[in-house]
Amino acid sequence: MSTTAEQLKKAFAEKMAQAKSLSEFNELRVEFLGKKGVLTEALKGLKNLPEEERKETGKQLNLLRAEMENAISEKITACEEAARAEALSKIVPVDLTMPAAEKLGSLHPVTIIQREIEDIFRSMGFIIEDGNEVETEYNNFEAVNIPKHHPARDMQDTYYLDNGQLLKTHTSAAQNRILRKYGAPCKVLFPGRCFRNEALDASHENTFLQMEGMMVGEDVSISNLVYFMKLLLTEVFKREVKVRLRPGFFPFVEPGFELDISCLICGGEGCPTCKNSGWVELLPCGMIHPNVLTMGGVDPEKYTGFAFGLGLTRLVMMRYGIKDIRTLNSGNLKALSQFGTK
Ligand code: FA5
Repeated sequence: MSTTAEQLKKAFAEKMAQAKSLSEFNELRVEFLGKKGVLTEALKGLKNLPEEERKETGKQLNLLRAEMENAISEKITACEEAARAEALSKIVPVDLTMPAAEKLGSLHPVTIIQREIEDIFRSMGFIIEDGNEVETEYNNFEAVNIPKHHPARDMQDTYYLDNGQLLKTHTSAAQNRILRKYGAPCKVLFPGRCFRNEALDASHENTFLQMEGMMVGEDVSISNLVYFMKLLLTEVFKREVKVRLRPGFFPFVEPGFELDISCLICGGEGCPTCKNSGWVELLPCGMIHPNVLTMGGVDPEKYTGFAFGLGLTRLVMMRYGIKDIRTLNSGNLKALSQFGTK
């Protein structure tokens, strides 16, 4: 072997024996094989050697370059594997099939009751539907027999969008779409968030939930309506609750009723929740107006139907004895998490 090749081989072997870390091996690669590395320089100097010596030394230096490259690459790969193994050894293994160790969250009280009522109605053959939160003025008002300039619109002031649509004021806004979708006969329950520009107090929020039910068929009567509403209240309260039915006006039902429940916060004595009346308005209802059926594509000569618009948020207040409706939208976990998970 030529003296140059021999010296380089020896120097490289010594430095390799001392190097330990990834960065040291990378430095060695630069020192010997880099653009200005010692071996590269030796290769460049070949041109100054006599012909017969140049050939042999060139061959030896090229072989040496391959050996160095392999030796450094092997060491670098070993360093990288060791680093990866060390990092992996620090990861705490996670068993995704284990039950959560942390405390689970809880369902919002409105969700708990909403699911309970949906289960009751589903078991009686009702379809559960979803309504939109942003609605057309037509669906929210005209399609439920509240034409423009009708005084009933004043009761449901809401938030209008620039495109003329609005945040729905009641779940009845979905009646037309549902009648058109299912036709007659049909039994549908459709809960939803409603919005009103209201003066807020213990029983009025600007954002609250209603749950609407509709049954349309050939012989549907007020008896069916009363039966379903009684059943709903008995199932939710699991005890006898005092109710009163009084005439109520809604342009989309004829006749229309208001079903009030004796205030369960004060036992009917009078409190801020019931505005000292002893009663809470909970379940307005009635027989669907023929105009609404017609607009929904259902023949009012052949079919009749009932509809109710349960104030779901208020029902939850009565069920759990929550005095102020604002608690339910407060995001106060201390108050809201005590109703249990489900
Ligand atoms: C309506 O919204 C009718 N669409 C209900 C209806 C449906 C009648 C089908 C007949 C047939 P009303 O505006 O009364 O009706 O509201 C219904 C219920 O929603 C009320 O009884 C009350 O429990 C609840 N509610 C109304 N406004 C608010 C509010 N600002 N905050 C909380 N709950 C409210």
